[in-house]
Amino acid sequence: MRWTRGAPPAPPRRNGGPPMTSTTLSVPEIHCGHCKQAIEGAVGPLEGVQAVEVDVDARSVRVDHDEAVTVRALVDAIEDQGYDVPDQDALTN
Ligand SMILES: [Cu+2]
Repeated sequence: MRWTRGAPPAPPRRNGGPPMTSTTLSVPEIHCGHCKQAIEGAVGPLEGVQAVEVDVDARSVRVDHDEAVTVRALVDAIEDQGYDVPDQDALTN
């Protein structure tokens, strides 16, 4: 599901602005719809984030975002909600 709270997401930029990329983070503590809402609510509004989708069954968070958005910023937003992101050492940006 795409992030839909508030204004609809802007269409992907074809020219100008940083290119889009996507990052999938493993968050083992995700276990229910509350977790999904908390994380989507925290990551979705971040500057440069186009869409965020929490997969409760897979315990993962997929984020479509500008390349200007660092994975560190995504991890921080998730950790601020109280969820550990243990695999971040493997991340490359
Ligand atoms: Cu939960």
